[in-house]
Amino acid sequence: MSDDILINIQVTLAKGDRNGVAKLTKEALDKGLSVKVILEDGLIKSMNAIGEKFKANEIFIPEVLIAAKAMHAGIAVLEPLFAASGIKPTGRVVIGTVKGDLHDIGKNIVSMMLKGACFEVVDLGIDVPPGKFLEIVQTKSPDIIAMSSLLTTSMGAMRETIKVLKESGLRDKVKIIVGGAPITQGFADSIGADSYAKDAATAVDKAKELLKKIPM
Ligand code: B12
Repeated sequence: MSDDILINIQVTLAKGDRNGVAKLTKEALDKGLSVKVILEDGLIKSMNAIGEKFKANEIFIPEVLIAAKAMHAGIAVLEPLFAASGIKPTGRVVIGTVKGDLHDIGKNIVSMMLKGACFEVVDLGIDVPPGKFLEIVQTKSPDIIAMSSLLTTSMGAMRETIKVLKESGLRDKVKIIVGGAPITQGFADSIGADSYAKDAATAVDKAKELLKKIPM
């Protein structure tokens, strides 16, 4: 039964039916499925399949975009459940997709999971230039900067951002975590980031570990 609704979510997302995905996501919640299961076995699973088809040239950018919007409609239903909690924020994270990169689905999931773990999240959106990250470190004093990149051509913007922070003398004021499909632990080490996570769930664990390393 629960498998039926998850498959329905996958199929509806692949068709790009935003209203349908939102409705089915609500239905799945009403049926008692957990946010994690709906997210991972419904929405993300379908989006990954879309990615594979895109890679194989079976579908093209417009279809991917339409599916991505349907994915956002599902995430919008789940988000308040992650965020709903009166508990004091664990720490403040500033997150953004780096300059030159417009991909935001993974970044939004990381953001949502962090909110769910009681982090206060400031989301700078997509195509965020190094100067914007710098400005926000100066004005918001976050504990952690989280940078996302999905393109090999935008990975360099992560290095550039860390360089700009170093040059401004602010690098040691903030912990930095990076992620996104082309990012590896080796790359994270090579640019001087403090942490890397391969997925949103691991990102939360790593962010918590980083907080422990911040002197009180
Ligand atoms: C959706 C998509 C798009 C959509 C984006 C819509 C949107 N609002 O995001 C659109 C159609 C706009 C698009 C455009 C392009 N895309 Co595109 N796109 C994808 C696709 C199919 C899926 C990405 C996705 O959302 N995955 C699902 C999410 C959940 O996974 P994720 O992003 O990896 O995130 C997870 C982890 O990586 C991690 N994570 C992510 N961010 C962060 C951050 C931190 C701090 C941490 C800790 C973890 C973390 O946690 C997330 C959740 O678990 C991928 C293929 C793929 N399989 O990845 C190609 C892909 C990324 N795109 C690609 C390309 C080439 C492009 C274009 C250049 C195409 C073109 N010719 O115009 C443009 C670039 C536009 C730009 N300047 O950014 C290539 C990149 C190749 C490369 N290595 O550089 C890919 C890999 C496809 C391919 N195989 O060719 N794309």
